[in-house]
Amino acid sequence: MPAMTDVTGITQAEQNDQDDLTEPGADGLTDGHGGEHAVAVAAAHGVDTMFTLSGAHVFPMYDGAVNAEPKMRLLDVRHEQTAVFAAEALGKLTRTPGLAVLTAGPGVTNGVSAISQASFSGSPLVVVGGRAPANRWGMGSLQEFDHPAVLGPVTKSARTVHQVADIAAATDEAFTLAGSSHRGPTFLDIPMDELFNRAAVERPTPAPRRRVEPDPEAVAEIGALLAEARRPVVVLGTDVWADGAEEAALRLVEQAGLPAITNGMGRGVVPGGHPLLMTKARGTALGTSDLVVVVGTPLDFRLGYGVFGGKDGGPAAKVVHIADSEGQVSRHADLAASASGDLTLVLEGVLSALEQQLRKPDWSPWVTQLQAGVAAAVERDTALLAAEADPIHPARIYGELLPRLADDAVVIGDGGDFVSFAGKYVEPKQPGGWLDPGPYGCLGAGLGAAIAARIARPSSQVVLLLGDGAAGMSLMDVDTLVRHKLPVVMVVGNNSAWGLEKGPMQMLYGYDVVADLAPQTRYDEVVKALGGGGETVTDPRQIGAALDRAFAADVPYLVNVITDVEAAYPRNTFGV
Ligand SMILES: Cc1ncc(C[n+]2csc(CCOP(=O)(O)OP(=O)(O)O)c2C)c(N)n1
Ligand SMILES: [Mg+2]
Repeated sequence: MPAMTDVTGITQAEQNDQDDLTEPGADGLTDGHGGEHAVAVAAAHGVDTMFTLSGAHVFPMYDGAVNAEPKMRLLDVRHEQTAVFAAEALGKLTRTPGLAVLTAGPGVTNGVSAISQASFSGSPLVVVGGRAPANRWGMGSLQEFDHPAVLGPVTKSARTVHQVADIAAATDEAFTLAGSSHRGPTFLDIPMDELFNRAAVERPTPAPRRRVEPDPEAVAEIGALLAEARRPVVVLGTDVWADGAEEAALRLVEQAGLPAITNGMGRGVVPGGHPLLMTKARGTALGTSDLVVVVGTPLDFRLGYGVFGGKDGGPAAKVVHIADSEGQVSRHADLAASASGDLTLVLEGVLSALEQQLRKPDWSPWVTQLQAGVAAAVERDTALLAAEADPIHPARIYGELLPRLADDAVVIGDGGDFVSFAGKYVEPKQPGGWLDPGPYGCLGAGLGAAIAARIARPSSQVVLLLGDGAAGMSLMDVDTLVRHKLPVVMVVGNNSAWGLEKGPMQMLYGYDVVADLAPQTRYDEVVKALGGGGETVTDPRQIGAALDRAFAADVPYLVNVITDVEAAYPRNTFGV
């Protein structure tokens, strides 16, 4: 490739001569081109897969993956947003930062929504971008774009690595930062000439994880507040899982007898069906509690901005916020107490502070009341889950899916109302098996998340729940699932509409526009055309058998369920 040789100044013969120098020399330095250094450091941080879509600016990253020992898997997708969504989801599932490599300019900008989602969700993610060559900067070479200026606001750090000799250290920093509390995406771009260049450098070894000790007084205060409370509730969110505190959280709940609600990746920390899991009685729990302790999730619109209690004119609840890092503790909520640090240490500390209190709280009447609320909700749900309605009520899909889900299933939601129903009905039995878009709410994450889930959990069921609108944003990446032999089960709740927008627009204006999709589109045929399998279901009694065929298939399989557009999710907030 003559143009490439022009840019880098390295001939192929020179590269070949140097390619066997991959071990550190006596001086501790390892020779390699920029891509080899970046890949070696990523691998040292636990990365075994690079998500990407081809572009010459990042060829050395591929060469680094191919020549690595062992090779790094190259997972090439059909749209850069899928690469980033996949890397983000892999980071969430494995709790090791995922890696996406995007070519310069449009490759990077196509990834911006997914990077923003990772930022909002605190997902560990490293994105390496190509960049127009430094030796032509300002002259108008192809895709010459200064990415960090765009990525800065949605990353923990976004920087250009200007010298090949700095790539290893910069990559190491990017991974350490992405993986430390509060987790999130980091970005670096590398000018093409420097990425192709070679240098002998010291490749850093990843630093051990730092556990930040919480302030013992703050922890003791939370224990005292709990001991005084009569109707406490703990809310467990995504960072409980991300910070590895799921066992400490369950211990606190069980040993204290504390009613719990879960959200995001906190789902499953208290397993579905557990007597202290009160998510189904959430309205009563949060509305009549006198102390809500929120752990590992922001006090945002999903939690009424941190205002609890007050139901039926009752008193407001005291609020405690526990976060994985100081910057995450709410600034807007009126807090009775707060603590930050390693969440296992905080939760263990709160439990022992509670145990040291002289007054032992008796929460059993409150627990019994909430359990009755859960039982009533389960009873109410039963009818809808078994609905015989024609057209199909979306809840019936969950009625068929739930008994078929194994405890270790990974369930992914990408859509509007259809996924809200999933949130209501699916209660995971284990943590780390639920992926939703989080507070950024970006449609289109589904296929990337499914790719990641299949890689992270090779022997688990992977179920991707798609609204028909959301499906249109990433379905072409079924091609990626097929090429890489990654069978997953996709279920489309096909109401021929952007349902979550159609209902509210009707409510506000009495009419709706731009909310309808073509009726009964055959998304299953799209998947078949791409090499997978699928079928359309219009009879509620056929859903179960279709799901069985989907789980038995050894290719990606889409069950396209035609649902009732009138069966909107009963919501009382638009998220603002
Ligand atoms: C990238 C993006 N664009 C637009 C929206 C706004 N939005 C939120 S939900 C929704 C409708 C989703 O429709 P569908 O996936 O078919 O699910 P349904 O609500 O019909 O079940 C839209 C358009 C969004 N959240 N993300
Ligand atoms: Mg829809």
